[in-house]
Amino acid sequence: MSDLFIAGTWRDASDGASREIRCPADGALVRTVPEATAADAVDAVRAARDAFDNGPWPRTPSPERAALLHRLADRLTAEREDVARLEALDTGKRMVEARIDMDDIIGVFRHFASLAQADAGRVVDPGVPGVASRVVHEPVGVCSLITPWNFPFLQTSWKVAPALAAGCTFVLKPSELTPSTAVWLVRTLAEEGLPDGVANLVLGAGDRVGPTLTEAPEVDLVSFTGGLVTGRRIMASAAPTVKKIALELGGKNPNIVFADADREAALDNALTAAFLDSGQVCSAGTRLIIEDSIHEEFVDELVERAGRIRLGGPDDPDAQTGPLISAAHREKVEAYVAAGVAEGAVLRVGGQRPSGPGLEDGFYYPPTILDGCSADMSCVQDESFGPVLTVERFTGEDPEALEEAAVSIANDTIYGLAGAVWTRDGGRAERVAARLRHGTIWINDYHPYVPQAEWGGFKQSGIGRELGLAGLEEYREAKHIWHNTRPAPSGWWDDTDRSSQ
Ligand code: TXE
Repeated sequence: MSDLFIAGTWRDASDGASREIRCPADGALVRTVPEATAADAVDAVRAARDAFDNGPWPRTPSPERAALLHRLADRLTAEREDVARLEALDTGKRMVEARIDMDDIIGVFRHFASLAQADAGRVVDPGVPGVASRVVHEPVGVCSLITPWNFPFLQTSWKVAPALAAGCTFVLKPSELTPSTAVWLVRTLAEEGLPDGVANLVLGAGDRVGPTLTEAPEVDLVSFTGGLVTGRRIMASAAPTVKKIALELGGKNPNIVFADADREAALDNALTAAFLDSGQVCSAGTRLIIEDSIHEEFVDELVERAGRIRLGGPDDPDAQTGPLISAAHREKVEAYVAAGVAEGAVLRVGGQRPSGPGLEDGFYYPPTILDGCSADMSCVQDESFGPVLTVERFTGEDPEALEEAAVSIANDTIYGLAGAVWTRDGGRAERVAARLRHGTIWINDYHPYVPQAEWGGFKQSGIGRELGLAGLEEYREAKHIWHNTRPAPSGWWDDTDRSSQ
């Protein structure tokens, strides 16, 4: 139960408060964890500051930092099944998906291990004789890492791995709903020799511990993944001390299908795009934007297939997707669907809580399709973060007008995280991809990502990038060092007149 980790010590909340973690698939008790106080968060921030200013980690040679990341990846490989189960019980997701998450996480730690040593800075030619000039990278300092509940460990790995690779210290605050894999991660890092105070873990509700993590002057960077409203709040609270911030705030992601697309691949992937993990994916393809001429037939088939998607918990071998994370989240999704219908959307499938054996105690919601949508509807503009697909149509008098129509619908959102275009015309695919204002574009595919490529959003989907090379740069400061090997007076201060008097 002593699951807060501060300055190398496991402890309970300072006021003794705790929280029960229950599996969203059936309500079973998973574990009880401490609910940290603001005072605990202060202690954690101070521990991270002390470890950064006075501890060995920021000055540890990069090969040693890389080796620790590799050891963590080795441990996760060995304990993959157990850690996947922790994740599946906290989130309710299927074990098969949790295992895939573990494989992705192993790849993320190895990616940043390889980058830790890759870039020692660069020499600059200043054009001045006798001067050596170079740019070096240093860790940004103390980081507050705040993560959500949909891919708890994966999103944590996108922050913890580069923070450690860069030589930072941190306070990690996972979602209060899904803390288990964060506890495993911090415990394992300590067992693998990470110095005390480098990794600190604070569990609890955002409004209880969040303000300390985002306001404290000791914190240099806040990296947050979560909702837009919370992201705006965090940005404001980091402003008075001008912290660096990295935000990933979700999306309203277009999936454009032209009439010349590979029909079967586009259909199948439209389902995966929208309904994988019950739509609780920041890059979910929740807006189907389809050429008018194939709309009817395509959507009929989607509706038929979506109605056959099987729901179930972590160990249900027949399940294709799981529950929503909480009762409150299911109510939010229900309200979103009701608003769409009230605005004139046509409910084609889903929209009612499912019944059936095994589903009674979980927060299940079925794949739902709203047809006849347009950009002025809230269901097209707001993120439901549930298994809800809206359908918009486009048409055009000539090929150029057709592409223009698709692009303009797809970009008509305050978000800009991800999107896809389906067509057999390679030129059209490239033209459309170039004009989409989103951080990831798939052509004839949906959802794959690799740790080598940057991930993040245009517009209000966020600030900064995770993964790739930029995902490490977020955790580094660039420093220019100018070394004059022939020191001499600058010549600016001229005392000739006075000395001659
Ligand atoms: O997220 P929050 P919620 C979206 C999705 C969802 C909505 C709300 O649309 O319906 O956000 O979900 C911590 N200071 N996404 O309420 O609040 C919180 O404890 C500091 C998109 O669950 O953003 C948790 O650790 N931290 C998304 C984290 O923020 C605070 C993934 C995320 O919670 C805080 C999840 C505060 N004042 C939801 N308040 C994505 N981008 O993938 C809360 N937190």
